[in-house]
Amino acid sequence: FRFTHAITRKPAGSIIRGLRAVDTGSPDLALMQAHHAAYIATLRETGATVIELDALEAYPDSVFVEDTALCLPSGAVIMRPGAPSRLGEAAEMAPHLAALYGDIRTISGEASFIEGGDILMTETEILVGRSARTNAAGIAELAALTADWGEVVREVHTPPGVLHFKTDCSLLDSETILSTTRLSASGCFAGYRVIDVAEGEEAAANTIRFNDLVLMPAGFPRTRDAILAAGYTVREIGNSECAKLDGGMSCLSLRF
Ligand code: CIR
Repeated sequence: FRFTHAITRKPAGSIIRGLRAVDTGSPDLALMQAHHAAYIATLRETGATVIELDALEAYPDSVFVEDTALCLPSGAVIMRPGAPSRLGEAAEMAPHLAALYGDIRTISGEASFIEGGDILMTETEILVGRSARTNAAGIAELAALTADWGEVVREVHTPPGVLHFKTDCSLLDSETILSTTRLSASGCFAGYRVIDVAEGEEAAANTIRFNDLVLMPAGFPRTRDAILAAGYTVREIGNSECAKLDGGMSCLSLRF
C-alpha cells in the first residue's frame, strides 16, 4: 500500500455508453470529471507522481484503468479483459507501462480472461477471484507468468452477481482487509484481520489504501466511522457517477 506512482485516464464523453449491470441512469460527465480531479488531487497529496492519460473515446469504460494491467515489483502484466468491448483497452495501456517497466508480460491465451478488478494483492500473495470477467485459464496464465518473479497466486471466488472480486474488498494494510460479509463469509481471508463494511453499505467495500490515506466513496458513514475507529486517515471522494457503471476507487488507477 506504499506507492510512488499511479496511472489514471481521463473519462471520455463516450462514458455514457459504459457497461453497467443495472441501468440507474447515465453518468454526468462534468460531475465525473470533478470527482476524478478530486481523486487525482488526493493521490498527489500523498507525494506520489500521478500520470493522467488522455481520454479514449473508442472505449467507454477506459477510465477504469485498473482492469487493463497488474503492476508488480518485478514487472507489469497486461491483462485480457473478459468484457469484449474492453479487450482493446489493454493494448492501449501497454506502451505506457513499457516506458516505466523493464519487464512487461502479457496474458495472451485465446481462452484466458482476467481483469485487474478481480485481483487483490497483499504483501504475501495475489488473490484472484473468478468472476464473469476472469476465468480459470486467465488465473493459471497469470500464475505461470509471474512464478519466476516469486509471486504466489491463489484462486478465490467473487460472490454471485458481483462484478469483480475487489468490488467487495480492499487491502487496508499488510494484515487488514475491508470486506463485505457476503465475501468474507467464504473464508477466503483466513489469517487476515477483516473489517466488515456496514450492512447496507456494500458499495463502500471498494476503497484504496494509498500511502497514508484510505480513499473511500462518499456516502457510507457507518463504514467510514469503522475505518476511522480502526485508526486510518480517511478521504471521502464523490463516486456517484462511476457507481452508475459499477466502478469505484480501485478501478480508477494503476498503483505501483
Ligand atoms: C465494467 O463493467 O467493466 C465497468 N463499467 C466498470 C469497471 C470497474 N472496474 C473495477 O472494478 N476494477
